[in-house]
Amino acid sequence: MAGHTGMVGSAIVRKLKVSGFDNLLLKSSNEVDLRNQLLVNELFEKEKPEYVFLAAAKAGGILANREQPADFIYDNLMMEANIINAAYKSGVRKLLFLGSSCIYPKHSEQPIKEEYLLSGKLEETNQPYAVAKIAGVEMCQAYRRQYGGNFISVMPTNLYGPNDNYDLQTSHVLPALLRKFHEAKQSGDGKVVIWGSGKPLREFMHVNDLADACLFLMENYNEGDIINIGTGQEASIVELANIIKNIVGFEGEIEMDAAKPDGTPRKLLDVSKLHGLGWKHKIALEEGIRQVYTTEKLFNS
Ligand code: GFB
Repeated sequence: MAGHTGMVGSAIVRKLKVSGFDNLLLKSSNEVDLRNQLLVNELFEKEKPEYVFLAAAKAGGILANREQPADFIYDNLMMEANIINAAYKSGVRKLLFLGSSCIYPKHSEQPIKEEYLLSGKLEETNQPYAVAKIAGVEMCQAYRRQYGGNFISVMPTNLYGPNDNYDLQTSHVLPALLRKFHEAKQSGDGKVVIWGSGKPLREFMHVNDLADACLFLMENYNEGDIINIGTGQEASIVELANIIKNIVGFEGEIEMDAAKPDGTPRKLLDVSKLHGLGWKHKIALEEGIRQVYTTEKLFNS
């Protein structure tokens, strides 16, 4: 498991443990810097993992992507290149690489089918991150073609859940709004400011569903073609803000900050391929947000 301390990696670890897997290889970035090729090669040669979930990534919301483009492309490229190559060299039986729905064109036809990859220009705010993730997909496919490695790539939609990032500068919209509404309610503020026009549409999935899908695909999917993981349902940012406002119980106003970027106007994955294999998400958006709000330490101390 690469990336077990992050939101995605920790959810996959929880899922593997409840499914009875107990021989997990978990190394934090303090122990092994996955951007370092020598260290990654040594780790794979010594430990000889059989199955790899590549969830290690530098990820963040729209502003973090815009403000740290070098870190987003460098960290992600290095980690992917090192791990995929080491997995091949050390004889890993199967590797699952986690991409992102932002690899698809900014103005893609909707809902987004897997074959729309590389059919148009990317969204500028996260292009370095998207290019790194596309490189990861290409690597998995190239190593499959040239060396026969069973490397698969999955494209998750926007995620939320336990272990999310709540830093208002670098987080994604859902955790940011939970925090903003919670703090406004606590301090008695009359308004909450949300970024952009509020019109963009996004699809949100609880990370426990994502982890469930990853294990399902690790066990049941062996193709080189990428596969989307999402709910197939979308909400505008204003709709999301209102859902969160109600869950938190905030009674003030919502104000837009038009100086902040909207990002891609719409990003809804076509999940018919995944549904066709027999997997469907279980956690509805409101239920999932309520679960996070009632269990996250930040809101309950
Ligand atoms: O979640 P988010 O940061 O990323 O923003 P993306 C989604 C939308 O929510 C944008 C708006 O239109 C934001 O302007 N928004 C409103 C806010 N209020 C806020 C707020 O307080 N914080 C944040 N963060 N947004 C990311 C990519 O794009 O999605 C990554 O940058 C990655 O590369 C990730 O793919 C899944 O959905 O726009």
